[in-house]
Amino acid sequence: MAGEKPSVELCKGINGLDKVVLRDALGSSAEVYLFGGHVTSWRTDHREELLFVSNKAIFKPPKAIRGGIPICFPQFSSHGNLEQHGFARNKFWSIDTDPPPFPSDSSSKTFVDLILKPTDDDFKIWPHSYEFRLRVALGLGGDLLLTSRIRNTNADGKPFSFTFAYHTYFSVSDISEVRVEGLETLDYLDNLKERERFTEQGDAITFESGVDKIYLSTPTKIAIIDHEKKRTFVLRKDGLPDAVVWNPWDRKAKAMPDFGDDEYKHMLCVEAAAIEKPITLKPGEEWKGRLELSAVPSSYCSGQLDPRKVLQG
Ligand code: TA6
Repeated sequence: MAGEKPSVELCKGINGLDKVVLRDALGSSAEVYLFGGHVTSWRTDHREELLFVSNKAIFKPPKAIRGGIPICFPQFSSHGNLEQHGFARNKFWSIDTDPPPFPSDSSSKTFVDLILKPTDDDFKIWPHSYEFRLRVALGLGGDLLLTSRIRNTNADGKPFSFTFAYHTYFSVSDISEVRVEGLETLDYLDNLKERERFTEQGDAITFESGVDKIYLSTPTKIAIIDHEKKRTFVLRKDGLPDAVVWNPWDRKAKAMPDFGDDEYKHMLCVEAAAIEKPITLKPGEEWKGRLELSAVPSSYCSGQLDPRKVLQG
């Protein structure tokens, strides 16, 4: 409710899993589960949910939650010999009570800091010591900000490399009414064609069938326009050169036990990522990957918002 005091509350979510609820003074909110460091809700100041979470999502560790913003680390998809999308989304994170100072440009007052560190068992899977700090914040106007800081803390002098994605599931009215702007004419790897490399055509991307593409070296801003809802999501990213666009469509939807047969019509994943060139950190080095999501209440056809202006602005 607008005019309430901003708050950060640790409470119990589905199946008693710990979650943190952020609320800002204008009524916007976000929820993040300690399991997976997983954002599962982002609402406007009118309480409208902006992220998609499947009605069949399973909140039972170690199974990753279907929807929201899973974090893919230290491996995106099957680009390596670890499990699909790495293990960060299947682990329990902790509240970071003593985070290192945050860059001064962070204006948000409503945030939570989480941390993930490897256990002895984890070394058997990925023999590296790291500290993964994640800040989830509500920014001005109810924007959602995720900042990851990953530090190599190996004592044996060894560097490590990883790939990464914020695997964001956006809630959309009707997938066939959605356009994505900002990826035109870019090269991409098509996961539906053995990752063969193609070049995207010149127009905005629309959806008539399943898509699973990794766009390479994209602009830092991408617009997702939902005509029916007269709303545009603006995705801004930093330290994440690539972007994945995914919709399973009908057949794959039926094959996923934690996803409803028709739910593909109401979601689209647009994922800020670092895939083509893995990130390598020497001991003591730190990488930062930032995602900023805004929901602008107007649509392309209303002429009020021309995504090209947004993307150039
Ligand atoms: O990001 C797209 C993708 O890699 C697709 O290939 C599809 O597998 C999707 O992620 C979901 O992966 P998940 O492991 O969550 O079922």
